[in-house]
Amino acid sequence: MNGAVGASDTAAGPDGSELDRLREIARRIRVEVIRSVHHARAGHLGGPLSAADLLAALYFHELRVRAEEPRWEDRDRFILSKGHSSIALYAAMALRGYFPIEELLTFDGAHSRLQGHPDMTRLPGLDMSTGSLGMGISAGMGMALGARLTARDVRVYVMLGDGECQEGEVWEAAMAATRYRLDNLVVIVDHNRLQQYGWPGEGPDGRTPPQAPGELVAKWQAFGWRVLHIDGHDMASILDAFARARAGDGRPIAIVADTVKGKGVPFMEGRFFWHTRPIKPEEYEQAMRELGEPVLGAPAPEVTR
Ligand SMILES: Cc1ncc(C[n+]2csc(CCOP(=O)(O)OP(=O)(O)O)c2C)c(N)n1
Repeated sequence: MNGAVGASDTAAGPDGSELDRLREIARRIRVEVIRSVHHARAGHLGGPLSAADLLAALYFHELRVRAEEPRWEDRDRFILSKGHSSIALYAAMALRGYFPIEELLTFDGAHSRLQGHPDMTRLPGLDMSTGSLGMGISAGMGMALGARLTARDVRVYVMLGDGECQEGEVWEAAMAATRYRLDNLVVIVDHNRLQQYGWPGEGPDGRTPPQAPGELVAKWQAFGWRVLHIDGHDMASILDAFARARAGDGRPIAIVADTVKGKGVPFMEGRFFWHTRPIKPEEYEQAMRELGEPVLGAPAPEVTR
């Protein structure tokens, strides 16, 4: 089985069938996230699930990339700065045809190309190794500047977590991007209002969100960025934001995408508890049912870790 899904062939705008196609890809990403984490008996869930719609839109509609030629020099760059959500990125890449979908079941194994956090020295198609929160945006800023200096028509997309935005390095890069007027740099904040544990408070699951409502929008604006605030699970809004981000005005672009941690699996939604956690067999079956996917085969074989 290859099972790869083609990128959109047409240059036409996002009509209803294109939106449905992308929604189905997002569902497939969620299915592969659950299957792979269950198989590995370890891995992050909440953050990968919140990012699935954004990744489907990126890899199947927005990014100019060639799965069959991952080192193509003029490709757009994508950096998953919230590298702990790697399994969602791997699922999107496998579905897009970068590698066989079966390889997802090697996730987090000792000899796998699909490490718990993205390792660009192992997997062609990754533009940056990430996992230490806060660093991906600096790398992306450098790539966007490099594209400018070499006169390449390359756009750079970086996905950050809202908890990650507590890292000082994020704002150092944000200042530099404004200084260099990098309107080929697009940050996407997966604004799910939960982080790993957080503190008790008034937000989802009784936790204090990393930022107060509206705070991140105001912060990116204050740093001189053009901010688009959207529903990160609404495919039409996601595509519209990417299209608007292409009209450069000299400012880097921040898409603050409101999302739900654990989206798509109701018993995981809005629960910090599911940030990272092994799935019990009965939970696996329930999650697959909720995603509308048949539960295939016996429990996972052992993995070399
Ligand atoms: C520098 C650094 N500190 C701590 C961690 C451990 N860590 C991994 S994920 C995470 C929470 C991230 O929250 P957020 O950015 O909101 O991601 P999401 O909720 O989307 O998973 C933390 C603290 C890390 N990977 N890097």
